[in-house]
Amino acid sequence: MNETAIKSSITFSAVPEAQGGPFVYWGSLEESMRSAKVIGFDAIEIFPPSPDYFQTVDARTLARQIGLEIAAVGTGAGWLKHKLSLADADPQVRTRAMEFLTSMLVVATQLGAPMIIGSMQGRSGPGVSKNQAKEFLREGLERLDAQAKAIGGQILYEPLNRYETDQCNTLAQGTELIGGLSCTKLLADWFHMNIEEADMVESILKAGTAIGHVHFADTNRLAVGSGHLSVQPLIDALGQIGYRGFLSAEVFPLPDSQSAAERTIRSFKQSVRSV
Ligand code: LER
Ligand code: MN
Repeated sequence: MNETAIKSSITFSAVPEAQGGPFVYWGSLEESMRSAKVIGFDAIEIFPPSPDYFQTVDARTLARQIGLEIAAVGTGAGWLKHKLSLADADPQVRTRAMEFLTSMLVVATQLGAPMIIGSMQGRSGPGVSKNQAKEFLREGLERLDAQAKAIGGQILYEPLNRYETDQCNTLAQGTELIGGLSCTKLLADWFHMNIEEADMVESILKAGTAIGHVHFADTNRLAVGSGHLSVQPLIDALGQIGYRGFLSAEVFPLPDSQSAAERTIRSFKQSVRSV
């Protein structure tokens, strides 16, 4: 594998409550990894129900034996399954959200992967103003960033579209939020960016080295190549900023997992030149 190139990754979910969500593989992690490897992916991104999941499956050994990297570990189940968010009005819920994320950071770091904070960033709501929600989020990120620093971990903060959060919707807002943190980078999800960014290329160029991971999805959240996204300018922009991370397909398994994976790798190979 060329360590200096942009690498391909595909998502796997072990969270039944996320059924219908934008994850390509479901079910057995081992079978999913084997399929991803045969199709030609460099890595897999894992969406576990909780940190304990990694006591039930030896993801590290499987990844090593099969020859895949683990691109990232998602934490959306903290919200989806356990209704935990960093911006909850209830301090006890915020504390449990921090405990969930701290444990996930430890296991992700053991797997050599960054931990994603997307849905768990929360949003404003009854008893929490927009400003207060942002303050709670920044406070949580600062503490997690310090923990990441202490254990050699990495955090990816993901701006989401307006229907999922009112914290940060754009890369520019995300860049401001994570300012001064040393182990936290941005996750640029092309599905969300297509909704929120005035100009996706400009946003990538402005965010620059703050970008640590990409969710590789077309406008309709299908495999890249299935919608109307102009892919090449985005890849070229990533080349210009010297991006060397993953393009990880967080898309619906449509028409089925295998087809979505194959379509993704075709688009990846067509658009990613040696940048
Ligand atoms: C998570 O990566 C994400 O993009 C959210 O939309 C939750 O699905
Ligand atoms: Mn995403």
